[in-house]
Amino acid sequence: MVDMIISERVRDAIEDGRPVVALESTIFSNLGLPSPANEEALTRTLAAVRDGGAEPAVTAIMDGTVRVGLDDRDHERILGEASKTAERDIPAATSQVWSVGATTVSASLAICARAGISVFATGGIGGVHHGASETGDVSADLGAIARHPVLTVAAGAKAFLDISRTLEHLETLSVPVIGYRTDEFPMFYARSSGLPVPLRLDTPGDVARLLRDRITWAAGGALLAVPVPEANALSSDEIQTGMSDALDAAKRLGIRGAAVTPFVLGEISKALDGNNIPANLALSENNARVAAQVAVAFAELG
Ligand code: PSU
Ligand code: MN
Repeated sequence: MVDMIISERVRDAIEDGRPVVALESTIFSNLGLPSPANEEALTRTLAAVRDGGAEPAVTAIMDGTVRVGLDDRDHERILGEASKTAERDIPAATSQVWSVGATTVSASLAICARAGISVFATGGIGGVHHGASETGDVSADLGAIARHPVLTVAAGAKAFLDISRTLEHLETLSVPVIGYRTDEFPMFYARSSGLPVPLRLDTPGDVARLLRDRITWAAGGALLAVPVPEANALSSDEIQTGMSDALDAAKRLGIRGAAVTPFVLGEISKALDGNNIPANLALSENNARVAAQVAVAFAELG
């Protein structure tokens, strides 16, 4: 049996119908951001959820147990060595008693659905990789966003993915894709990919009503795409730095499956020499704040 422990604070909030924002743990582990930026990301993201009026609930697998809402000691543990845990890995992580399983977007959404949490914030989602017609590499994040009745708040998807095909795939999966105060799908460190979003909404209340109707109609999720704050955005030239080298290296070294994304992220970070960190921190914090505002509006709908 899969054990799930929801912290008292998060459980109380869910039971009282107060706003909760779930967070994944891969971005805060050694797989997502280098130390000490990962700790700063966690601290600022948690504070942004609270400032926005919601209770933060980090998801993780700890000592083989699914956890929702962590205390400071648990937070410390996810900052270190962790095993990447996508939705399909949850039964492996629980039955094999993994020490620290860092949840991806797909695993977090599956956990949210079980726990009864409707709003989830991350940095960027996985998507369709360049060359996917050969490799078949399409992130499980996309199917999970479609299947679980949860809003994912993200700064779009990274430039190393095929953004155009990612948007087509989300359409095929019937996922509502919403630009938050933007007409263009954002590209993580950059404010725009140049591709239009099918729908733009400008207020937390509008997003909350769409989420309510999506969940009651189809019991599936939606994607809210929020551009990185202007002050910390990188230009599209800057984000090209190192990208084709990283993709070539992954191909040459025969990196496959779950290892692809952490490898490419690491190579790009090295090539950018830390210049991406302020953008990464700002977008994680901003997504958390927007997610909290939507969660507040969603709770007000009752
Ligand atoms: N994109 C990022 N940073 C990340 C990830 C994606 O810019 O840390 C992580 C997230 O946890 C996401 C996962 O859910 O990678 C997707 O992995 P894959 O491409 O293997 O599906
Ligand atoms: Mn993949």
